Amino acid sequence: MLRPQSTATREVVSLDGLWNFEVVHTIPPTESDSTWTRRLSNKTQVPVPASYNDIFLDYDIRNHVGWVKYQRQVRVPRGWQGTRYFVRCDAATHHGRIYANDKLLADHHGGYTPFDADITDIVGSGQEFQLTIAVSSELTNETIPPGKVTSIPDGRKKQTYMHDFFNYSGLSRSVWLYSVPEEYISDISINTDVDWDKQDGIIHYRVDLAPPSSSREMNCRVSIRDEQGIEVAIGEGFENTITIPSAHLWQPGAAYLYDVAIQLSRSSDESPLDAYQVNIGVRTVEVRGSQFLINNKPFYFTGFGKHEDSAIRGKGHDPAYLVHDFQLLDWIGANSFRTSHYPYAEEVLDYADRQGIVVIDETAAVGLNLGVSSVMWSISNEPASHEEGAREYFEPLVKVTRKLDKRPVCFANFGLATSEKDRISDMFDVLCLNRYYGWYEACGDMKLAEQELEKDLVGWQTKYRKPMIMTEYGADSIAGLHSAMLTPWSEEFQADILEIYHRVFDRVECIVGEHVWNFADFQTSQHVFRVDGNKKGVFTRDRKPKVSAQVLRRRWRLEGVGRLETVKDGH
Ligand code: GCB
Repeated sequence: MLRPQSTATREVVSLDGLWNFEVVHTIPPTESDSTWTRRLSNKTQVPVPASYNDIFLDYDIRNHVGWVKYQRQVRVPRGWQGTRYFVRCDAATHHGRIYANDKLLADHHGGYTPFDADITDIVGSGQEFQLTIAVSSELTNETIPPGKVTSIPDGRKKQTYMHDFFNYSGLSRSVWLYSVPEEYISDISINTDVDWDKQDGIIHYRVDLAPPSSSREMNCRVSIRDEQGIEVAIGEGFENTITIPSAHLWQPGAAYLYDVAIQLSRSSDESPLDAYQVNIGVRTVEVRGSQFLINNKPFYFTGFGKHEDSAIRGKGHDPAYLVHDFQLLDWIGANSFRTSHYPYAEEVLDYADRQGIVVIDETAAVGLNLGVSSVMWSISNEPASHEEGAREYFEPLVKVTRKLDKRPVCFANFGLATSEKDRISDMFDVLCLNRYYGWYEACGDMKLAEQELEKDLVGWQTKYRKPMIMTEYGADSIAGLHSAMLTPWSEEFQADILEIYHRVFDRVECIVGEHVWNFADFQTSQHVFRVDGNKKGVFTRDRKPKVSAQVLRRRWRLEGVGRLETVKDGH
């Protein structure tokens, strides 16, 4: 699904801002029951994009289990006659429904992927309509992520879940109204390769149309321009391969993006029908033996597991946090991050593409975006890969992922599924390990932690000889709590733990990356073991560095671990 774009043939209107809001306490019997779309008062309003939970001070709204409604009036621009137009929701966490006036037009499961509704036949151009988006926060054993809803004696519902980040809900990403021509480009797939002898970039592309049969009377022209705006290559047809002579490669830390303009025209008179534009980087990704190669050179990941999380807006996308977080990644010398534990807003991937930051995209929703910065798909975090049935569950998922895209595939393994007990790692390209020696295990016994960690890693290395990334390691620390005596929760304790891991990484040959858990402190469900959230951040929730940030900055930025020129054979 392509993002809305303003081009010569398409228009976009942002629907972000304040929307009327209501918490639904009694669920209407059917999805199309007119009480779903009853006009809401404008006394209670919420911002879009933002999770609604922390906007109010009310416990019952913050912890509401079930549906809420967002509503506003929208006018379709007058000039959109003769086009098709849609309402697009970038994310509704976790189940969303779009209603135009009283018609239910879209029903989408999955809280971190976009969906849209064609409203062309419901509202005429120039007309106003009432847009209602209903969003449910419920997690059950049929949702991803899973959860459980129980009822307590006073009739309220309680949501429990297995992950520790707060179950923020609502419209956490933008909502759009956009138009496309009657016959339009509905999808674009692009793969890049490099002819290493000639240093040429090879672009394989495919353009899909809607309605699907319309391609016969149309031409498709693809033009590639470099960063100076100079056309460097062109392609004809809906599927083809284009060569960019002596291509400028997209490199970690040194992004370079080509502009790909796709133009549809009518075969008879060459009149323009549709236009869409994407930016692409030319680069290769490959796993060879125990190395992870980007552009044929060994790459060593340095960075973090992150979250979309900040005060008040919850998981609401915020461009100020986006840019500031990337500033901090640069300051600390990180070259990559994992979109733990869900696909992030597409704006984040676009920005990573422009900044040369490498991404491990933790999602099963392949095809969501064209991001070049994503070098690998992580299809799960900490599944019970040591239990019976794990292989049967994951085998088809790995197959589907490989069918959809050629990038390497991994999952994040947890401590209980040891190298002896795990049943699925042979199917993956890279071994990603989450470990908490010195914190959840052997807490404070730094010597034992170091020994256990090394034994664990060497076990995986001996068995598989595949590239290994430590996708989570770290410890909680309360900013401002200091101690020279190895006191858990102090800033120094967290910094010491990181140093143990780094010593071990430098001794284990197959380790090709280190992602600290977590970039910043983040909110969790209310819990006696979590003091106002998870404090494993190297930065506080408002992005102030803790002592551990200096450890990482020294290693990554000053000693240069992970910098391209320092990663030769091993690191
Ligand atoms: C993990 C999870 C992560 C948690 C972390 C922790 O293994 O993958 O979501 O936040 O542990 O801090 O316990």
